[in-house]
Amino acid sequence: MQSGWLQHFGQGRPGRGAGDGDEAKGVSRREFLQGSVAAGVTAGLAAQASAAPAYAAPVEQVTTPIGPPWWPSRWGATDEAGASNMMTPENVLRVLPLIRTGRIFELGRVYEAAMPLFGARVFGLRIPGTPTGGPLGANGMIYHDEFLATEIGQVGTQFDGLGHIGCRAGRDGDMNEMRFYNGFTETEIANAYGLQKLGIQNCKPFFTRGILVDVAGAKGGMLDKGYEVTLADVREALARVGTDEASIQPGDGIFFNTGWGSLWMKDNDRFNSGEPGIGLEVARWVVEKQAALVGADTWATEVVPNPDPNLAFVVHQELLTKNGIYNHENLAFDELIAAGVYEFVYVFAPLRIKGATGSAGRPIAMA
Ligand code: UVW
Repeated sequence: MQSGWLQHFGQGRPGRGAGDGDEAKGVSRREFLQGSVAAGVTAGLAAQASAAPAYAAPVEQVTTPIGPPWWPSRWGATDEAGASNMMTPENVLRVLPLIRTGRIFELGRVYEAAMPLFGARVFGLRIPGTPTGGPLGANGMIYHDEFLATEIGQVGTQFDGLGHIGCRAGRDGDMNEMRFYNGFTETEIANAYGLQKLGIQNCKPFFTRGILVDVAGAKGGMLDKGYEVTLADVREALARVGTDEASIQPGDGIFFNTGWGSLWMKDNDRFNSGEPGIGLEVARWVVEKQAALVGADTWATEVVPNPDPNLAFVVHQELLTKNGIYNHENLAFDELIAAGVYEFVYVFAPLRIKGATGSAGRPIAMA
């Protein structure tokens, strides 16, 4: 459970400890945002109103809490695939020579009920019947199925899709001004049976160069929660293992090791209580480098709590919402680090679950 920082944003976990009391106080995330992050937009709208043109400004001209409108995307106004568009045949051929030994490294965690979960998310696996069915035929065939109740794209090792994170860019509750990647609105996206736009099925399979930025290695151990990884830290970590920053190409994946993953299933409460990670400085560098995705050994990749107490998951917005850059969370880099591998081919094909916000799965590194 994410106790301290989550309470700050009114996203407690009713009845499960972390958020007890929040509901009673009537503090919701929406109200928090109304009161702080969105203040700039409200002020902007008010200023616009007082300038009093005789017509309503199109929403595209209004700034948002995260800057000017970010749409249409560089891949066109109808694009739903974002940076996975960089997964071209040319990109595959570019990165193929990185596979020199044929070694395969696991980057993902095992999915199990005891893993740390964000907020009120659940992971419940049941085998209906023991066995589920049979016997069939004279050969006595019996079988097992499983029934899984979970937020399938947002638990354990999770690949955030472009429909996962957006920004309330206008008045509270106005679904036409809740904006996602490429400017898609909540009105266009929302549906109880799956996202109508930006579902994870639109994401193309990844086969690209991965660069591991071992910040924990460079700093001599696990970073603490609330520690923002700076660009100077990134450069120090790259230099330590001989990776030339100038070698980073459009389409690469950039992965951050903070050491926080060592708490996985050892101290879930601490793991969930916050985390070290990148902030806007490094996120903007990632955008500048035109990376296709980022990833980390933490549940958000970004620093939590953000050193600016008014900001919540702003790196998610900078990357996913504004730039279509994917984010792979709760990865494990132990095998790579043990083998001294900091450059590899990252391979991951998100599950094509129509309308899902992200994907579980088994990412691998090849070297
Ligand atoms: C949220 O869902 C807020 O974060 P994450 O993508 O880290 O699970």
